[in-house]
Amino acid sequence: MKTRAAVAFEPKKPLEIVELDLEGPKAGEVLVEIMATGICHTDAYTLDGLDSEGLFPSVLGHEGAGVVREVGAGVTSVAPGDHVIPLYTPECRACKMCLSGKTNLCSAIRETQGKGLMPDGTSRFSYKGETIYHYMGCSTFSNFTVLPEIAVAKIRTDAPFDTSCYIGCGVTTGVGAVVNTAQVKPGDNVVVFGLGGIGLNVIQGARMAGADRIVGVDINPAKREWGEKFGMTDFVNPKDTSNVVAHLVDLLDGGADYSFDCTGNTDVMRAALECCHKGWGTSIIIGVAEAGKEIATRPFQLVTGRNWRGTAFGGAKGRTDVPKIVDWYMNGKIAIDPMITHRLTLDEINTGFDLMHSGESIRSVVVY
Ligand code: NAD
Ligand code: AHE
Ligand code: ZN
Repeated sequence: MKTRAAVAFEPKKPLEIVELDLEGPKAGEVLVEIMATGICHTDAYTLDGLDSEGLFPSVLGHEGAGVVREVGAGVTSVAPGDHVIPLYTPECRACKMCLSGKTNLCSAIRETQGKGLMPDGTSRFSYKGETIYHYMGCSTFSNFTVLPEIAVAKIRTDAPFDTSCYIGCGVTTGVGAVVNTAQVKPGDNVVVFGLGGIGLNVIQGARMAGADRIVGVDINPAKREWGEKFGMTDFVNPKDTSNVVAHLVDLLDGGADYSFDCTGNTDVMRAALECCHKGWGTSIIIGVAEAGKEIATRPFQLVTGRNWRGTAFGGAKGRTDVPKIVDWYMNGKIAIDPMITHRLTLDEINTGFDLMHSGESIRSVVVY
């Protein structure tokens, strides 16, 4: 079949809207009509050539929601008409990682996913006979995409596509980092670096968990108002202080119980670790750093009891947890609607990247 898609033909170039050829689902795969997709900073990072796994030409996008239109042989867990959210972290429920009970990082298809291919080692997308690569196993910047059955979460049919797509990455990543990875408890003090599409969800997760002080840190002063909407109690602009770590340690009587990097900047990651409370503070890296970057701190920071951790997709097991997060949204336990600042057509998708880079958007969503 044919599908309209925004294709990343080359790094650092605008996406091009073209009609691609799409092969139907093979055994264990499903064809999904994507109804809406968010634009996450990770898409921009890959498009900018900063991803060591980045492949071109490819169909980016990993934050979608849609409807199953066809299933391949042997598919039992979803059927045509089901509403689904694609999962860049699948859940096979059979691999060592899934069975460990210790991680959400399913290993069943990670190798081919990182090569922009379906589990059988081939792509379903092509353009004028040339292979176009998949991205993060999702490729939601295409109106139709093919996904492994283990990489879709079935969700309730009354959830709007143009908001619940955000649960495919940003919401789950931010809220999940708090409740699954950090396991913030009532009364804990939290610091969040980077108040964008991920950081604001960390803030609302911390509020939901009953955190006491929720300190937001951002170089964009406009983010103060955004943080306050979702539960931030204090705002710090690093440009207004000579030593942001000392300032935070002083503000929180010794430092944060939990801090979160939502910037992808390795210097910020260091500050996030070092603003943690001596003896127990834990810093969680969410941000994705560009290829070649490394983190550093004095080992003494860890010797004296601070902990450095990371999280992908908020530690959520997609097929199990995503439908529950959709329920949280539909029941009003978490907010999504105010964070969707822009709705665009597929033809306007490059504007979504511009709005992200200028700091004007929280989330832009392409509605097909
Ligand atoms: P975004 O562009 O919406 O937000 C980034 C925010 O960080 C902006 O508000 C910006 O002003 C702020 N910022 C930039 N530099 C800063 C600095 N030096 N100090 C303080 N604030 C600074 O991006 P997003 O979509 O929220 O994504 C944030 C990061 O999380 C990205 O690196 C993205 O790739 C990553 N991410 C990781 C996961 C995961 O599973 N680990 C999932 C989604 C996104
Ligand atoms: N490809 C990059 C790593 C990118 C990365 O860490 N991605 C996160 C999700 S970001 C979503 O917006 C992730 O899921 N990581 C775990 C994994 O298995 O990729 C690189 O450095 O090569
Ligand atoms: Zn993302």
